[in-house]
Amino acid sequence: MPDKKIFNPHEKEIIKDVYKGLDLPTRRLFGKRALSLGAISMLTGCSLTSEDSIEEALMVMSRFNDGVQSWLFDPNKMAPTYSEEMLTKPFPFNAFYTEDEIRPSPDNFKLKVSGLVQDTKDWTLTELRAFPQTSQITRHICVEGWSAIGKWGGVRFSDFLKRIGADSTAKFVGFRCHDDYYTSIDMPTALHAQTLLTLTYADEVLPPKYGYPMKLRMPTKLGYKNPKYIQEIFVTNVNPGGYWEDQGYNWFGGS
Ligand SMILES: Nc1nc2c(c(=O)[nH]1)N[C@H]1C(S)=C(S)[C@@H](COP(=O)(O)O)O[C@H]1N2
Ligand SMILES: [Mo]
Repeated sequence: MPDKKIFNPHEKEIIKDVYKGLDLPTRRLFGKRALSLGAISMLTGCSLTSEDSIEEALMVMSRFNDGVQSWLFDPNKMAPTYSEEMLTKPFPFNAFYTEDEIRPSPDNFKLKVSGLVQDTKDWTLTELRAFPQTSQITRHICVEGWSAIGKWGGVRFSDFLKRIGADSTAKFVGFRCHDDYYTSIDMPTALHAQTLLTLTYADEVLPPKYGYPMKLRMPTKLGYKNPKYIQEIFVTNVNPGGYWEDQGYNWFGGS
């Protein structure tokens, strides 16, 4: 293994996954243990095949470490933003089911809040729209091997967490979604300036395919960490895991 001191705990987790991935027979290399490898390949723009040696993987890792990692893992660094001309049209749809199986969330919907917060009142969309709104154009990266640039708008998640009196010393924020998807993130990412509780896509009300009524958008995290169709948000010290995370995807997912 590389010198321990060079890598932070999250990176060490990824490196372990890369090693495990390389140990597997070819047919399983692109299976769940190697997903972080797929992510590194995506983020570094480097195509890795099953023939790659450990040395080659380490070269990729050190490039990864020098570049992309700096904004992925530092809560004070911003992910790149893009111009309107660079938007990917149409923006891809992805879920653990196909687009014709979307079950739209009801219009009279209310967001539930629970766990380590002072105020557990429900939130209507109208109330959320009354918060200061902000928008950003960022790149969404999916471990399945595609990325796309999109424009999302909504409430800075840190503003919302402050408003509900979330315990910012708690470790996790969890999400339960209308389609039974679930995921969770670390508190530093929840408080990151680019983490948005989005209500719009391309300046329009978030359409069903992109997660109406709301989606948490984090340009510092891979696609599967960005929950759509959010119904409930909770703050906790017990890691709530996630739909893909519980099947072996890297939990931190900033890889
Ligand atoms: N509720 C819910 N959120 C989800 C998913 C899902 O299946 N259900 N899939 C995740 C994955 S793997 C990706 S890549 C993105 C896709 O978002 P998009 O449809 O806006 O491109 O949503 C993420 N959030
Ligand atoms: Mo994804």
